[in-house]
Amino acid sequence: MQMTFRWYGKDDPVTLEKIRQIPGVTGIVSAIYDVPVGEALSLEKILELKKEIEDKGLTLSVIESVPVHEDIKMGCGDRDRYIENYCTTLRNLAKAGIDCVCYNFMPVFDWTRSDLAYELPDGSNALIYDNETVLKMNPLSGDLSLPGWDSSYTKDGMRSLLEAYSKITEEDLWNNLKYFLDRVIKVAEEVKVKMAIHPDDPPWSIFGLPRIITSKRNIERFLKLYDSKYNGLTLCSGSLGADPNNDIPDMVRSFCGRIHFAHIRNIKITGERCFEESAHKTEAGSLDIFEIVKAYRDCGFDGYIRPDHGRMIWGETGRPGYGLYDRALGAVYINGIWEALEKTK
Ligand code: CS2
Ligand code: MN
Repeated sequence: MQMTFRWYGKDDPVTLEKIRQIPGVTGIVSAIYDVPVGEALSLEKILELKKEIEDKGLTLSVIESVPVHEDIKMGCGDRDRYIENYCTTLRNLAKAGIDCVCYNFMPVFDWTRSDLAYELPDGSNALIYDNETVLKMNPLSGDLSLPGWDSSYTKDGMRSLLEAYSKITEEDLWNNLKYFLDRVIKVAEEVKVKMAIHPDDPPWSIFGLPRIITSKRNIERFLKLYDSKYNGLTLCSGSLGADPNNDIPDMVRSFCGRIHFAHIRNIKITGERCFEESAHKTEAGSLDIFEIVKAYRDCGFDGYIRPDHGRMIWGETGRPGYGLYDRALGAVYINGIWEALEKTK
């Protein structure tokens, strides 16, 4: 496996110089942020990003994300053109030697939380999800925005998008996903780029929008939509783990050959559809991180791993979930478990 770390590009206060000092981290997960969703990434831009990272002695391992345009998810408008652009992106990534792409198929909103800086008893700040609060949130109010969301919509744009989605059922979303995979995975196979879908976070419907990458059964259905190694997964323990019915070590063992990218983080379930993002260590949350890492190791996992969100600790400020310190501790903790498993096998 290769231990990687997410980097948000030139403006990220967590610089490549800092990342390369984390013991055992050699790969970077990044994206190209100045190309509008739906347009193809040019080879030139990809090579520029790659060079910047390699100049610091690291490798560009995964692109997270190449976002999927809403027309593709809704199955309307210009979807064929956007799918064609997606294929062009995959071809260009392959030319640059990148072999893994993370994406998601969540309508409109990526990860969602009710508070970005909730103070935990030890004084650190974490992202939390409180069901009551989210049920009261109105995405049309215009004053609501989370770092994982696309902020390019105007209030009216958002209103018409949500209206259009109100006619889309879960089954429609499955059909639109299959339409996308049938066209994109063929190209992924050809150029040998592994596509790795990220599960929905949280793994249930929010704001009345359909969500489908939520459970073992649904992931089995997803993998069968296009049965190819190139139609794979980003298995995010913290996203799926928010539903206590999801047994993450079991999912790792069941889907291992199709998992190309592992997001490993812990969460503490505090009630029905309520959770706090905790430190990575097993005892800090509801997920057994040791068992999760052991499942990967037992399966001979040779893909990419990254610690996922971290808390804000030691007075750090910045992008919620993506500070340096707690994620670095997470990477080193996972590396420690991996080394111990390797040496005691
Ligand atoms: C990430 C997601 O920050 C996060 O929770 O795991 O935003 C992820 O990058 C996307 O869902 C992948 O497309
Ligand atoms: Mn994740």
